[in-house]
Amino acid sequence: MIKFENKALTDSKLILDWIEEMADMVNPDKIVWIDGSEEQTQALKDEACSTGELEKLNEEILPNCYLHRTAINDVARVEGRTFICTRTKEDAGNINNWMDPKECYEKLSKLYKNSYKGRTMYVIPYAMGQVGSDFAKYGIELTDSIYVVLNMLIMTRAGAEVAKAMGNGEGFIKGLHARKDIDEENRYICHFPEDNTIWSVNSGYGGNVLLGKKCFALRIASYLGRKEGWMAEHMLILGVEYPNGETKYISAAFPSACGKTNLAMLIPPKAYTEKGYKVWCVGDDIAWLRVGKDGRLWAINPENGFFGVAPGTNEKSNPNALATTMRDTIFTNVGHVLDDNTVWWEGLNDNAPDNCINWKGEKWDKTKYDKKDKVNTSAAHPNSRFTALAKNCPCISKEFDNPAGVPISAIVFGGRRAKTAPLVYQSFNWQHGSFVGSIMASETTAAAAGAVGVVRRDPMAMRPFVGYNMGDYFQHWLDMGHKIPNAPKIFHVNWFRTDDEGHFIWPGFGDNMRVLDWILQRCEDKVEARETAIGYIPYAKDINIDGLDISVDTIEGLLSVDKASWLEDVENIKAFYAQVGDRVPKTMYDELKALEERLSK
Ligand code: GTP
Ligand code: SPV
Ligand code: MN
Repeated sequence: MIKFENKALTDSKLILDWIEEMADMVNPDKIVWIDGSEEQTQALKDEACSTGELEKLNEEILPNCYLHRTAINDVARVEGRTFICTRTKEDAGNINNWMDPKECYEKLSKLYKNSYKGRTMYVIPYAMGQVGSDFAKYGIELTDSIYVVLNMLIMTRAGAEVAKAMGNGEGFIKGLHARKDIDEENRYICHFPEDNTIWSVNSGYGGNVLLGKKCFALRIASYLGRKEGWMAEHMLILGVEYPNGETKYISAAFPSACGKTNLAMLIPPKAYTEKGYKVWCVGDDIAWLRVGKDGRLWAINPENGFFGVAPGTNEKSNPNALATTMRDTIFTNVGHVLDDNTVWWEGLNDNAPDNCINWKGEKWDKTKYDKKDKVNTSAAHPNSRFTALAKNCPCISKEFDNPAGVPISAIVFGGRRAKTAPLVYQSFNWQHGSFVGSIMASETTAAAAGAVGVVRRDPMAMRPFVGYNMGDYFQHWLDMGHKIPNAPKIFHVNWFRTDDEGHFIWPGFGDNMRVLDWILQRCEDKVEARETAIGYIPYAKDINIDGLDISVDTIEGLLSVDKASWLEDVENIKAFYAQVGDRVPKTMYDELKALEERLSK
């Protein structure tokens, strides 16, 4: 019989047998159930501070906030070491790394063997979605990291209440995490969608180890969504409240570090706030979407907090995010300001601190900062993050906790493109919109290990997160269109077009409201648009530039479609579709051909 340090939070044989099996393999000194109580949470924080895993920050300025530094070789998701282990390779597809499940279990079992020796196993029962709701799904993460426990307590609904809601545990997602030696060569993030299982080893960084997030709520959930007729997407959810009090909801998929958190919490420009417009945040990273009884698409945010990019977050760009991080927050890999025991990151303000420890744990020399080598010269790592509670966000939507979710009027895709993609365009219909999502491209960012700034195709911002064959995922999007009588309209945006000197032309951030305004007007047939080869484009005069130091000509430029570069893109898309392989739906090829024909006219 398995022995716990505290009272087991379930009597489910399914769950207890699995914990015993995992414990037999990893061999912990102790096993502790995470109940979510304030006492236990505080005790864990104190313990982590005593070992140096966390540092307590200034209680007056940043109450209940902590700093953590990951290992230097462990600062981002590792897509090259992330695997989808379906029985057949075809079901994982060419875009995912694949390993035979049996082989993977064997390989990782060897790595896990006795890896908890001298350590404690924490058992975290957690929910994605509102506990007890139709939308909610449950998981248990086993981990040897207090940092993971404390992050999961922010990012998910976790603890005794969840264990109770799990009942006999049927269908729960089994997550095993071991920090082991943080050895890059033996780091694996493996998913077994056919077994509801996630195994992660040799990392301590967010997306690799907070198993409720990308591993469960996107990779496993996307697999379940296809089977069960719903969607799990890398999308923010926001509500635009009109002066008359009515609120319309938008979900938007941008690749990692391309502006979801910022858009989700935007504060509209004065031209809008003066009239009474407000924006409310429902979620900043993940949306689960289902068809409602009314035939509309309804979305929930399955998370409970934000794991947001720190650099660039400031009083001007995203005051709501900044306010959210002022309490109850864990900062990861930011600079540590010694004079007042606070934190600093590039883009927070112009007062780069003299007396600062960088993300590597070394004394930081601000005079050596070099834009071309940010990783080695910054105070904060470019992918440094804050883990903060959604309920601490000043603009959190009153629907955040609504188990039914919110009805979506518009779906927006977007990427980081210096050229080619215009500021905004609208697809012709759901099918074409799904195609527009499938051909998305974006410059890579620091959120994943590897080169930064390289354009790659990133369909629906889900390239790293689809838990099955990308071709089947395209088909699922097309199929969903037939199941949603009142489907959202689908758009594409790009905040990142640059001029010849490489400066962003569009001001972005709060001013993105001006584009959301056009999008919602289109949803209500309140504004005309120009039909082009790629979709409907705004007339420049219809983008509200009131209070903006930008000319209609500049807007015209931002909305221009350069056929030659689009035709180049078409060739690139053909190559990408070929790479995805023979499960790309014929419909997508038809759309591609039609696009090429329209561009060649
Ligand atoms: P993940 O959490 O990795 O999924 O990222 P995210 O999509 O939530 O990205 P986030 O909002 O954190 O933005 C990442 C970076 O993009 C930050 O450095 C922002 O300052 C920058 N950014 C966000 N919105 C805009 C914008 O409208 N214009 C410009 N130029 N930069 C932006
Ligand atoms: C992303 O990379 O898209 C993130 C951060 O949101 S992580 O949780 O690390 O995946
Ligand atoms: Mn993300």
